[in-house]
Amino acid sequence: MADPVRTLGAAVKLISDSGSPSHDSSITHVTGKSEYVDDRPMLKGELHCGLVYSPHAHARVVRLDTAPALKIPGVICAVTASDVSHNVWGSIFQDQPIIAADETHYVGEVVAVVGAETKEALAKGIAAVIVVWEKLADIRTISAAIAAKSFIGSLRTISTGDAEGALATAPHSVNGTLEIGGADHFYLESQAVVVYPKEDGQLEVHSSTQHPTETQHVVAEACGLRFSDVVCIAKRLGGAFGGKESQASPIAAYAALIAKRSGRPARLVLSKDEDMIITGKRNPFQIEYRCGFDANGKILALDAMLHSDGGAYADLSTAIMERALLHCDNAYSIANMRVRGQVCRTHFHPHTAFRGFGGPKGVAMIESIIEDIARVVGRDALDVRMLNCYRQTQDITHYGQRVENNHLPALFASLEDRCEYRKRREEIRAWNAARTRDSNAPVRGLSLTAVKFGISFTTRFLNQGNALVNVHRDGTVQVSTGAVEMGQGVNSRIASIVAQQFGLPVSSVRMMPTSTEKNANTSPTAASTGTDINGAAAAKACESICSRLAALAIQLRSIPAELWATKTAGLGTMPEIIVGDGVGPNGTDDQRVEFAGGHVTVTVRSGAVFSIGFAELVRDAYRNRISLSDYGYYATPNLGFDKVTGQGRAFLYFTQGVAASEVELDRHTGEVKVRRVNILMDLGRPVNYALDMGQVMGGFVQGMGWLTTEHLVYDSNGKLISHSPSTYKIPNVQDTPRVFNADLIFNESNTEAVRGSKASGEPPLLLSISVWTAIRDAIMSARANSFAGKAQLVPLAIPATAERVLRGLSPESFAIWDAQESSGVY
Ligand code: MTE
Ligand code: QUE
Ligand code: MOS
Repeated sequence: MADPVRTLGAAVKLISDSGSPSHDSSITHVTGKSEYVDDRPMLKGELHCGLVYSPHAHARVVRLDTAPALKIPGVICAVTASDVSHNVWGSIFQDQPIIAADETHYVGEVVAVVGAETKEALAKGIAAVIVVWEKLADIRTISAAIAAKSFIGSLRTISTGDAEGALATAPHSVNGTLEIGGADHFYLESQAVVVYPKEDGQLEVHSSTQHPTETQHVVAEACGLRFSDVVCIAKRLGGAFGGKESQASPIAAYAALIAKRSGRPARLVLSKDEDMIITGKRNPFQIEYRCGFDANGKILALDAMLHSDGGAYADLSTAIMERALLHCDNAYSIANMRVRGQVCRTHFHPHTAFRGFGGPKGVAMIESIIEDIARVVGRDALDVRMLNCYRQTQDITHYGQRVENNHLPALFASLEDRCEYRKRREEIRAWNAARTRDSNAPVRGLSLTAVKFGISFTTRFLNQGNALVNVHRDGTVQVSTGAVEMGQGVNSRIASIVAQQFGLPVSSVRMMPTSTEKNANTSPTAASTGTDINGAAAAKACESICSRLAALAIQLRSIPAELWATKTAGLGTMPEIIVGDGVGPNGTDDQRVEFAGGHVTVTVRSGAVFSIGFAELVRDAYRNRISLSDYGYYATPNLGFDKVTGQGRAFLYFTQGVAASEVELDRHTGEVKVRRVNILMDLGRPVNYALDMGQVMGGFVQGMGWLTTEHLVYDSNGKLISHSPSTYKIPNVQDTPRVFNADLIFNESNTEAVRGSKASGEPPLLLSISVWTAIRDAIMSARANSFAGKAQLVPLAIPATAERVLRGLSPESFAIWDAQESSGVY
């Protein structure tokens, strides 16, 4: 009998790039003309702002005196907590002061902001501020927080079936602890803002923020203004990755407070070091799990307790934990499951959103468990994965959502063939076996993992967006939405969607800077939903305009051209056209209207055709007093996740993919080389193939950094000491996979998101987990001999730094070195 999964794999067709339009800023980026916040010219009288922050993890502010700073020539003003109108903010829980008053809870917590005319004066002013600190006891590990019951939010549980009962009866089980470190966003543009005071107390804020609406609100509240007195503009960001979703807002408030106090424009741009020290990272996690399975490796039960380090304030950590809990199943159907999550409060910078949110932590856990199971039952991990994979037809997740339109089985089967998984597995086995006695030989590993990433904010009210579309009389279009362009290409995608609606070339569509003046009450550009939400809203605005233009085109068809409004110069000889109801963007049943090739074409049922240039039609529409602008609103339908029960439809759909990674480890240094990566994803019908490929490969490599080399090191005061590229190792071009192939499958069946596309922003990052599982595979293979054939599971923390890899490979050497170090004898 034909293996149904294999047949699925063979049936998979790939998409090829049919000439994607380039990123709308590609030319200005490479010519250096793209304007970022700090590229705005300094205005007359503009002040530079700087921050005075705590050097201690937890401290009392015994004395704070800014007066000496104000004596320095060029220093204009300083603000402290008492100058903040409403000194509390927070995206989910309002628990964080904008400027701390008498106690600070992390290194980098701001106690004063100074404004000065020059950077030199500013540096002197900051140094002159007197702060007397009294150090207090601090909590700097998850374990210490658990012991002290120092928590943020409450314990969350999501469960299905009877995990406890099934664990008790399962023939086999594994348990373990997984330590997962944080990661810095390492955007190239640090947090930045310029604030211009406008007449009558209004403020215009140019911020590098993913969430202009929240920035507008936080600035207004900090300054004691009404929301309508603040406009926040975010033209483009030099990378964000989640790091500017919540944390750009207090930064903007600092400059706004100085602008308000001084009446002058104020600019705050953090240095890389300051930015890394002050701002929060990906939440570190500590996960304890027990998993029961049968002799084939079929998972019978999973029980996991996830603790995360939230840092000093709530920020987005509880929503991040929720997403982690919702991704502990990943691609696998687990009948009995209980996952619990608790955010811990520690004395670190408040941790925050980072590409994938909580997803990567849940997925890392289950993918590593699968590798454990494979070792225990003596099967290949890919077989265990395919055995447990959600079936193509409609399995249900632990939170009660049906996995519809599921391509995972086909993706697994297809990538298995495409990357020659079986053949290479055998080659790697032979390679390692031939070198067991050669302590100089590198060790190799291979792993193929999956991603099933839920698309939608799990907080329902965030799933809405709006867009403003203005058609101008030369037939060009300006589009404004709540989406923030941070490099991912959301603007180019929306431009493509709008261009297609009007049948215009993309070059006719301009994306305008994101501004709360045009698009209010927007959600952050996050959760990979930027295009889905804002693109859909823009498409709806276009549809309204197209309906009116279609109605006009139908009317013009039956009016002699010399009587069209554009031909009579408004002299009054043309009939008054009243555009009626019943005409959609595609015309009527009798008269089909098509917007294509820069023309609007009416095809009558009889076969007669009438065509008019888009710009000409638009000009006539204006003369006929037909509105050429519209506003579209979109709310994601069919969401029904109940946070209290942990059950329901959390996501509109899933973005799915698989990746196979092959690594080679140096036995002497622990250095990891990624020899080959094959990715296969389902991105529906991409709006822009090239941009999606950029997201796939970029996200994968960014994830590799988190999983391998990016190690955050804090000193005994809780201060980050790896705060620059020289001490914090992000991937460089040499670290990218030597062979790096990514393909997208052809899938016309996604009907949920705009134009049949699927979100690509975050999901590919989770595929890099295959690099980590491949490293672990290599380590366990290298040590298989020392276990005399018995399956021994070697834990491997994230990031799997060279040192950790070396520890994994030769724990004996490390035992000696560690003993020497602790005894002081070298
Ligand atoms: N790509 C680039 N170049 N720069 C970024 O900052 N952020 C990522 C992802 N890709 C990011 C990026 C994150 S965290 C998210 S949520 C999505 O883009 C947001 O954009 P989208 O919803 O338009 O995909
Ligand atoms: C994914 C996300 C976010 C999320 C949930 C996700 C996110 C975000 C929030 C959120 C939740 C509650 C709030 C709020 C924001 O939830 O980015 O202001 O009150 O900001 O599944 O990316
Ligand atoms: Mo992305 S972490 O949702 O900003």
